[in-house]
Amino acid sequence: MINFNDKEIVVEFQYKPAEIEKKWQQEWITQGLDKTLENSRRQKFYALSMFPYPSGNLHMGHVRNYVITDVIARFKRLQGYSVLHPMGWDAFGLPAENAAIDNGISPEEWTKKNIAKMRQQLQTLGLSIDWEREITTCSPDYYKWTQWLFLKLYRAGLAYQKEATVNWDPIDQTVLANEQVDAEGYSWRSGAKVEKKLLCQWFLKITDYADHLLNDLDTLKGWPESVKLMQENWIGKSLGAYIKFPIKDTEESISVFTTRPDTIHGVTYLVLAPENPLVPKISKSEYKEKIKEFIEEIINESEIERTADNKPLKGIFIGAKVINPFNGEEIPVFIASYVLVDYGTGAVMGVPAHDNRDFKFAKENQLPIKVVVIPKDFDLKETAQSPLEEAYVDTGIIVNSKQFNGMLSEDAKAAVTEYAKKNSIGEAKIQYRLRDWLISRQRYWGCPIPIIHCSNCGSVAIPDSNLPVELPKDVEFTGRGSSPLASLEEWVNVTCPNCGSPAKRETDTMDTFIDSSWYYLRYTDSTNSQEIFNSNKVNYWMPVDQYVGGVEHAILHLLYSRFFTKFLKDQKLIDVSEPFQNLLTQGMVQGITYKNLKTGKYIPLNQVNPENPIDPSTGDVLEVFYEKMSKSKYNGVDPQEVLGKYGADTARMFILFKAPPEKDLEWSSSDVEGQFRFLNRVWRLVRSHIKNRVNIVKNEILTKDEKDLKRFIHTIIKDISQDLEENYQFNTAVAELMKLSNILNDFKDVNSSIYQEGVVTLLILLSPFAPHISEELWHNLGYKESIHLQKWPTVNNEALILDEVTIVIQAMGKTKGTIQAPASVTNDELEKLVRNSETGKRLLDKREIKKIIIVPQKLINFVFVK
Ligand code: ANZ
Ligand code: ZN
Repeated sequence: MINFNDKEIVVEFQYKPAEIEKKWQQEWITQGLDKTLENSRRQKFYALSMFPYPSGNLHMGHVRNYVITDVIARFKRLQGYSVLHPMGWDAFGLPAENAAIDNGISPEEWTKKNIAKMRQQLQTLGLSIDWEREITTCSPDYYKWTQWLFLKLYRAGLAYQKEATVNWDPIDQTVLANEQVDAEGYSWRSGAKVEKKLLCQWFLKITDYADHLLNDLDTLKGWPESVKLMQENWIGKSLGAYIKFPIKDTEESISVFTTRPDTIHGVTYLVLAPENPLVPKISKSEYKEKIKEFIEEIINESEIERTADNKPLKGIFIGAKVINPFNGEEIPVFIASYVLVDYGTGAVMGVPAHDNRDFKFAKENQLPIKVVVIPKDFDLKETAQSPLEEAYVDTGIIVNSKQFNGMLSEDAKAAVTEYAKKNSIGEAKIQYRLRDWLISRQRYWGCPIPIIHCSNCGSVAIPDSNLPVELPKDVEFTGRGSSPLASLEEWVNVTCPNCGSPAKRETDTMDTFIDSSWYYLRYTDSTNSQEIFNSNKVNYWMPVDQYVGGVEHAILHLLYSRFFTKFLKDQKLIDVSEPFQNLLTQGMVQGITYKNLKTGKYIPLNQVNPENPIDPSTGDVLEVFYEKMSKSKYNGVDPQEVLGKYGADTARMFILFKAPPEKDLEWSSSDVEGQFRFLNRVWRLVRSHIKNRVNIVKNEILTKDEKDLKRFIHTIIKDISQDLEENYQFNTAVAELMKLSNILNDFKDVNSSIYQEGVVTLLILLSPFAPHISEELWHNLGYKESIHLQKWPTVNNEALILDEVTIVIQAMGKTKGTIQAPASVTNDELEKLVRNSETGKRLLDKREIKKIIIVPQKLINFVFVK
């Protein structure tokens, strides 16, 4: 219900895809085509928003996301595409389990309630969503296929188990998710200092696809460069070499990974990661106690803490020495926190002269610093003697390096690597930062991993016919002790499907990122109970033509989805190798924020007078700024409130008008009002047209005013089509709509057929943005069929042509006057016209013309002989 001009009108429009399909089927039958969508040759468009986590409340970020895809979907439909615009729920995850612990409500019940609430909220936005395709990742008919996919990966050797650390709460005796550990490393529940514990867990071998994932970024022309760069850095490909350093007095050696083999002669020490298994083997006994203390101190630090640039580099000597195989020098071996155990070989050759961290470490530990690379323009005589003040990290010319002296770094890298290879002390190596994906979660509310552990057979896949492995229902949630699944004896104990002996179910569930790595495929055939999807259907719809969502998913979600798509392509289940052709990362919705800088507290909007923002409890003047809407900052605007007051159309118009979709949007109630007033103007315009039209006159020959109006209408069609086609500039499109409405308002002859064309065009152009009011007015105009089943207007190029143009007359490049000419004027005709005009006569009198320059429809310039 919307309140327009004090009249309450009920505007109802439910999008019914079946209605559209029925209309098309008629067309196909007459064209002799197959009448199922996927077999028709109709052009498709797949518009997708990142599906929400059902927290229970729709926020403005959601609204913006779904309105953007909805406008695109509606626009494409009007253009004649068959459009897929689905919605679903990313419904597994920790909050449901926390609700169970806190309120005793089952995760399933909690989730279902939230979904119902959010679905209802979404429906008030007027989104043209195909609800028949709705999916919910926590429902067994969805997660059956998640498990099926897991087993595909497992059988392809891409799912495996190995030991990995988890966060362990020693008081509650339970595993914690990363989100449950605060920044200082304490448990959210018990407050205990969280420890690291080794557990056998499941991984997906995404690293097998590292190169593929990296190289194919180039094919994603419709993705923001920034997102591609983030993915590239995450994959982190480094070219370098492994080099082996023999350990003194033993047969063994330590292998290091380096991207700078050209600096091999500058190595003055070697560092192992503290967890490197070599440490206990090679350290000398008198150092063991100190090593133990050191490891205890740093073992619980996160990777970020360990590699932070601003901290002193902690490390100790462990008593061992290695030999540099290139020059026979003996060098000491350290352990240090900045060397990570699971990157490269977990060992680094220290080159303090050419690496910042090594430089710092060498200074702190009084280790020698040896220069082996100098800049190309380096003056040896002047500076050679003075001690280095900082590392020289660039490439350059090699010195102090025997046979490699004088080489450029790039050549020396190759030469050193080749030498290493020839002498069996190393080889070229490509290293990725990307690690395998740890998918095990010791939680209840996730997709069960469909594996049985048998003491005879090892890990056994559950046969496809027994899927899904359903989550048991009667579970108690305490947040303490082993995971809820692990404590359910009757669920855990089973017989081995292979040999029949007693066996145990896997009790880990999957990371919820798995659920969202393939949901866009399931939408294409969401109710299929026989297969994950029909190949005809998935191949018709894929790839997603336009994906829209938050930039916070720029790395993991998108990378995992790309990985799954590539895997499924390799399995010949789908034809595409990239899931999302175009990606739009929408900006944040920001609210006005009041903060007391003295107390650091945020003050709720309703406690502040915007004219005079002071803290009601202290009287301090408040800092006022815009920031992403969030509960903790009390700066959110509830979509329900706005919808209740102005209706969905106004909210949609405001969101689209206020900022381009990829930019942040500052919420402003006066701008919301502005859009409301605009829609009211459209309402009045159309209603008065309906009332005042008596007898629509279609002139054979248009009057000048009609011609001008027609040209204007078609210019707007052209501009808005461009705005929507290229880069989705909705904000300028809305501005054009406002212009058109103003021009129509000023037009006097309401019985002109061109005026009528203008009104009809305005409504159709407006319909993707404000679907309710445009539908209502459309029917008021007398049309039976929905406005959303109409065709997007096409530009009449003839109407764009001006009859007359104003041409600037110049002499020697200086403007002397103007002249009116028919738009179709030829150069010769123009010259004649000008010569006969007053200005022309005056200008050309007694001058000798050297050259005439004409810019058609714009300008004529006479150049004279001097
Ligand atoms: C010697 C050297 C000399 C290095 C020099 C750099 C500059 P990226 O580019 O990120 O791959 N490194 C190797 N393994 C490591 C580990 N497990 N933990 C921490 N650092 C490690 O970085 C590769 C460089 O990072 C390697 O090249 C190594 O230091 C270090 F002038 O080797 B370099
Ligand atoms: Zn068995």
